[in-house]
Amino acid sequence: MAILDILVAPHPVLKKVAAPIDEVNDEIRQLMDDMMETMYDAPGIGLAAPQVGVSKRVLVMDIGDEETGPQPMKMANPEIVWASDDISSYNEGCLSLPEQYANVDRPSQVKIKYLDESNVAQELDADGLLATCVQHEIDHLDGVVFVDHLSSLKRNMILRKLKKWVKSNAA
Ligand code: K1U
Ligand code: ZN
Repeated sequence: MAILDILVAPHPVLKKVAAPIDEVNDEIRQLMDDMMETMYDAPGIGLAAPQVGVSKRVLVMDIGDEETGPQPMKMANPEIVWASDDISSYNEGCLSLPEQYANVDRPSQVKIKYLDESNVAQELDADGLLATCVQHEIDHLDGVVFVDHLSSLKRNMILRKLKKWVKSNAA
């Protein structure tokens, strides 16, 4: 396994719509494993392939905690097939926008269809943090980052702060 570099916004790959996977084969399984290791190392609770420079519809998540233990999830070609009218707000972060946070409103519950690591079609009913996280990761596959859900005033404020962060953290 390998720890991959995580792209920081703005980056053209983070703005692209990622390509669907034909089949979850050994190459995609390797990518999923490397992404999982990269996510745990960051640390984070989710990671989408475009964040590591790969414009493919692949994501990984683990919202497990000390009480539940690890809950790793690997998805290819995830699709939201149903979303609730009910909306929840969560103070989101993003590994591609380090140290930036904002409240984002999203449907509280979603149903997702996807291919698992064995190329088998699965469905997931998600609520709470899992629903927030999977929607955040699917956004990355569509070239959207959480600040795109905010007013232009809030978005520009965060992007200015991020620019300063990048400058002061340059190698
Ligand atoms: O996609 C990403 O950039 C990962 C992102 C996922 C996410 C966080 C919050 C709401 C929605 C989606 C992160 O993992 S940011 C880091 C983070 O939330 C975290 C890090 C360590 C422990 C617990 C959470
Ligand atoms: Zn993100």
